Amino acid sequence: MDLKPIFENVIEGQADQVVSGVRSALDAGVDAGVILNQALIAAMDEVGARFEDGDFFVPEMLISARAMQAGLALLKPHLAATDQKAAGKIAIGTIKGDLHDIGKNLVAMMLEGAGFEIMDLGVDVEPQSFVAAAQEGANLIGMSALLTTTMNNMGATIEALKAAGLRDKVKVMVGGAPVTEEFAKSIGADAFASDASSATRIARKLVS
Ligand code: B1M
Repeated sequence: MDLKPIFENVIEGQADQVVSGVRSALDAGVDAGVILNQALIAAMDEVGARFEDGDFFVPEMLISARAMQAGLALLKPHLAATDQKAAGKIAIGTIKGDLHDIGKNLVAMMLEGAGFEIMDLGVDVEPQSFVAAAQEGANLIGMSALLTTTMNNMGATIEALKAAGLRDKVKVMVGGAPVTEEFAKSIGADAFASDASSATRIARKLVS
């Protein structure tokens, strides 16, 4: 089945068309992961490229993001089919100063499917809120960052965990478009994951 119309409708911000396109693709037996990667995520990459070129502005990005999320909601039960017991408790959020949440939501969705209990702290999360979540029993802290300008707040969160005497009690996983393995190491995170499915595999390893 041709996924191009879904791709185009995300770019054009046509949420209703995205929903009907995703529904038809699922009905036609297209794998949810294929729809996610080849239509929804690919479209957001194109939106980012158009923004960089000055063809798209924040309102267009926002409308595309809403359309993508409408499609994602439909994919959720197919991506997150769980057959496992709680693997751990993860407090996940987008770091302070950053409002991007699609990738974070996707990672949370996949982790939920893998049996993790999710504490979703939302976006623009202060280091102290991650600390509070660790105090409330999270054994894994997951931080997402999409902006180079604020990604250092991941390091600030790790410092706050240290200051609260909690660093040895939790594992820290980081991810997001500008984050690299090297950056993760430099701030003292336990792991870096480049996408939602590797995040699930890595999170399982961290808490095993
Ligand atoms: Co923004 N934005 N944005 N934006 N936006 C980017 C990130 C940008 C790269 C666009 C560009 O220039 N090409 C650019 C950042 C440049 C930089 O920092 N170097 C940018 C900018 C500049 C901005 C503003 C500053 C624009 C402005 O106001 N002038 C502003 C900042 C606001 C703020 O946060 N304070 C802004 C605003 C927005 C919107 C609100 C309009 C909207 C977000 C809506 C929302 O999230 N609800 C938006 C969008 C949609 C984007 C792009 C187009 C798409 C992001 C996305 O959802 N991708 C983005 C361009 C791009 O990334 N191609 C862009 C799809 C998502 C599934 O991928 O989030 O990478 P991603 O997640 C992946 C992996 O990274 C990984 O797994 C996910 C699934 O595979 N992952 C993890 C993510 N988190 C993880 C955590 C883990 C593990 C893996 O462990 C815990």
